[in-house]
Amino acid sequence: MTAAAARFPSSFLWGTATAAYQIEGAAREGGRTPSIWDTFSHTPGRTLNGDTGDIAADHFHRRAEDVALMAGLGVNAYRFSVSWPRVQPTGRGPAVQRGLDFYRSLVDDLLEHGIRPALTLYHWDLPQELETAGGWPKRDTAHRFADYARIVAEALGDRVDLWITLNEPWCSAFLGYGSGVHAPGRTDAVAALRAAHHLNLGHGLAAQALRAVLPASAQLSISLNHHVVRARSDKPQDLEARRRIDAVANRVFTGPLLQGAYPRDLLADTAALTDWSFVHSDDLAVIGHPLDMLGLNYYAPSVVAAATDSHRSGADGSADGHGSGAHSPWPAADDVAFCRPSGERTAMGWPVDPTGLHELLMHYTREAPGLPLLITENGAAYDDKPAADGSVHDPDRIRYLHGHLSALQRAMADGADVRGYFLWSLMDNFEWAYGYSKRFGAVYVDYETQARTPKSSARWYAQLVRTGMLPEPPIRDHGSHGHDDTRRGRNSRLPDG
Ligand code: IFM
Repeated sequence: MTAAAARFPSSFLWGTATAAYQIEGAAREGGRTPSIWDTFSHTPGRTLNGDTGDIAADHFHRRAEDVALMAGLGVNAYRFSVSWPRVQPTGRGPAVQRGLDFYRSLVDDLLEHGIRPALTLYHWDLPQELETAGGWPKRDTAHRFADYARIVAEALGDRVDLWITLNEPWCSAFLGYGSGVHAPGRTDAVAALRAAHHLNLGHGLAAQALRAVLPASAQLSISLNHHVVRARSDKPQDLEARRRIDAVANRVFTGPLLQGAYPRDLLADTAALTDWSFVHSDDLAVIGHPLDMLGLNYYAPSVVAAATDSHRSGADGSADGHGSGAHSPWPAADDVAFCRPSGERTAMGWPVDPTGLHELLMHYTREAPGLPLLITENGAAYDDKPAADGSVHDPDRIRYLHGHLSALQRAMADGADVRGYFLWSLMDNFEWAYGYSKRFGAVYVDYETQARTPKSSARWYAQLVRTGMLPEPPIRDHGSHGHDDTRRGRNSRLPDG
C-alpha cells in the first residue's frame, strides 16, 4: 500500500473484539459453573472494589442489541470468546446444549448482518474444576482443552470459519501462575513455566482437533500479546535485559509455535528453576501444527534496563526457593527493571506509541514470512464520561486509533501482510483485576442501566470501515504529560500487547 493510496483493501476485516467473562454476565445461568475468574473475582482483595463478572455488560441477555450495535458500526467481523464453563461445565464430558445454543444464536445473528464471526476458544476462563485438579501447570488440562475445542467445532464449525485457540497465553501463564494478579492467583515461577508449555501444547492439540472436524477452508490462529521490548540503551547489560524479557515474554511461545523448539537461551536462563522435563518428545511437533494466520494483540511497547543496585530487591521473597522474583511475572529476570518512558499515557498508564505496532508487524513479516497477520486486539482505556446531553466524546481514543492504524498502514506499505484489525473493545467491560474502573469500549456502557451509547470513536471507526480510509482525528486541545520513572518489574501489570 502506498502512502498516496491510503485506502485499506476491500477484503480487509474490520472488527471489534470482546471476551466472554468480560461482557456476558449470567454467571449462574444455563448450567454454567464457575471459572477461575469467578472464583478469583469473588475472593476479597483480588479485584478493584471487589468487582466481578456476575453481570458484566449483560451481553448474555442483550446479544441481539449488541449485534445490532455492530451492524450500526458497519463492521464486517466480530471476535468473541466462548466461555468454556458455559459449554462444558466441569471441563470434562459432554457439552451443555443450552450453552452451545447461546453461541449458535450469536453466530446466526452475526451472519444475518454480514458480520464474520472470529471465535476464540479460550480467553482465560478455565473451568474451576480443572484448576482444582491442577490447572494449566498440569498436562491433562491441555488434553481437556482439545476435547472442548472439538465440542465447539462440532457445534459451530458449519458457520464459523475463523478460529483462535488461545488469547494471550502469556497472561494466562505468567499473570495467572507467576505474579498472581490474574486468576487463579498463584505465585509460583515453575508453575508459570509449566503452564506456558501446557498452553502451547493445548493450542497444538486443539489445532489438531479443529482440523479433524472443520472444513478445509476454516482458518486457524492464536492471539499472542507479543511484547515489543526495547532496551533503554545499547549498553550490553540493557541489551541483556531485553533478551531475557523477550525470551520469557515472546519466544517461550513463538519458539515452539513457529520454530519447532524452545529457545536455548530461555532454557539456560531458567535452568535453576526447572529442567523442562515436562516437555515430552512429541510435544513440539504437536505445538508446531501449521497456522493459517497469526493473531497479534498490541497496546504499547516496554522499555527495559538492567536493574541498578538501588532497584535491587535483595533477599525478600527468597524463602520459597524461587528467589526474589517469586511474585514476578518474569521468571529468571529478577535483574531487569522496567522503565516508564515520558510522554502520553492511557488510563491504564500505558504509553501511547504506535511505532511499536509497526515494529511488531515488521518483526513477524521477517520472522514468519508467508504467514498472514491479524491484529486481534488494539485499543485504549480512557476515563470516558457522558456529557450533560448523554453523549460521550473520546477524542483521545480516536487519536490513539488513528495513530495505530496509520502505523499499521505504514507496515502494510512496507510489506506486512495484514488481513484485518479488531478494535478492543466493542464496549466497556470488566477489565480483569481493574474491575469496571477502566473503559476500553467504543460503546459506553452505563452499568446501572446497561444502556449502551456509542462514543465518538465508534462513529469515527464506522466512517473508517465505510470508506476504507482513515478519517482525520480531532485536533488536540490539551496535552497530557508523563514523567520519567524507572522501577522493577516485580508485580508489574504490563500492557497485554
Ligand atoms: O481487556 C484485555 C483483554 O481481555 C486482553 N487483552 C488486553 C485487554 C486490555 O487490557
